[in-house]
Amino acid sequence: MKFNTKVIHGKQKHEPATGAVMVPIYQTSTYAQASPGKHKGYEYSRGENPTREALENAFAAIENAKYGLAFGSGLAAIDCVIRLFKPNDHIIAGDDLYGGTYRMFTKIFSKYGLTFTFVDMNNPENVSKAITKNTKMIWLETPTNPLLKVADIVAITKISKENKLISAVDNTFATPYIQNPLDLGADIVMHSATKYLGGHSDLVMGALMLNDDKLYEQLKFTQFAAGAITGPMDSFLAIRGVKTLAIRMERHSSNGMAVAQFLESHAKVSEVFYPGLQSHPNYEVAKKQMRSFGGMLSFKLKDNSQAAAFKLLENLKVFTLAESLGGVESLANHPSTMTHASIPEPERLKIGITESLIRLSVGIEDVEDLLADLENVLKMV
Ligand code: P1T
Repeated sequence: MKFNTKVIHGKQKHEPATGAVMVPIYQTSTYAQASPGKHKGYEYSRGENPTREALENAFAAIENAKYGLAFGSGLAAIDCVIRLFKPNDHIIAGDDLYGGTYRMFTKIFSKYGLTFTFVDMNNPENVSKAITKNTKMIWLETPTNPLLKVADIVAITKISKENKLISAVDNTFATPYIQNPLDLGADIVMHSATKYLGGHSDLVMGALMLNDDKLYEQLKFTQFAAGAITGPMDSFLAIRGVKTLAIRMERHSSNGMAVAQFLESHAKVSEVFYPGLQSHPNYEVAKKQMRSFGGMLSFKLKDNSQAAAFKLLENLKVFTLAESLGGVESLANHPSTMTHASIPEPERLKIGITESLIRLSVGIEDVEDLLADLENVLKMV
């Protein structure tokens, strides 16, 4: 099955009792038993729910995975993965990560004795060099949030395998339309399904996809025992969202490229971060592993002041100033005071999250309207 078909039909069944084409919203917490332990495979909805099950199958299908798991948020999905480990275990992660992921690693799990090293994954050698006898996992986000750095998934998962580590890839920015990390050697794929998989800015959800039976048993157990599941209504919305993923991503990618090219040639802009631009330092790796380049990009203004960035953001008309990304509507964000404010300022500046850095989630509107909106605000700074 090819991707456009897979997002609609992959591992999906019509509802057997009525033939309903869309899976019903099984809005129930529990299931009747004929006698204690005698039931139809469903006991309690933290453990299993038919709507969530249909979603988890859809998630598995789009990442070419055997298994899918759905959680109450992207961070809940990451939390489930990190609970595989114990005190003194060491995890290597990229130095440019969603601020909430960095916060979870450094503020929550470091309290429980896990240790983290953050390296620039542009060079896979940096990963090799960071491995210690306690290293258990490599956590990869590519493209990264917010600087769109692209790490070589094949090279890094090869290092992971050679050292018997688990590799996990946060595929939120790219989506399975653009790249399938499991096919490139990763053990686990993670998504903030809040973003492109849901696609309509109307839910908060996380996903894990994987092939390994033993790892799945462990993660499924944590999902049930720690309990960070997603509900039936949100599961239904996400199934509906996934069905249009391919067609949405096509437009996100063409609009993303047009906006990136427009900004790159604009006199008020000093730098544009978009993996589809030949000027991007990881363009060759991006071309190798990504089928297109998506709707996420960041840029810096020549006037590198917070005031200039705020003026631009306050005057946008079609783009909405808001956290999050990946919905049909275009959003703009100021990483240093919004999504990445939890990263200490010296760390932020070291990796390049400066005061004028602006991140765009380019939606699927008519691109002329998006360019006109940007042209208008760039005149003001
Ligand atoms: O927000 P949540 O569904 O919990 O997902 C967390 C998360 C994980 N990974 C990446 C790459 C992300 O971008 C996010 C969430 N990001 C935003 C809310 C944001 O505006 O960047």
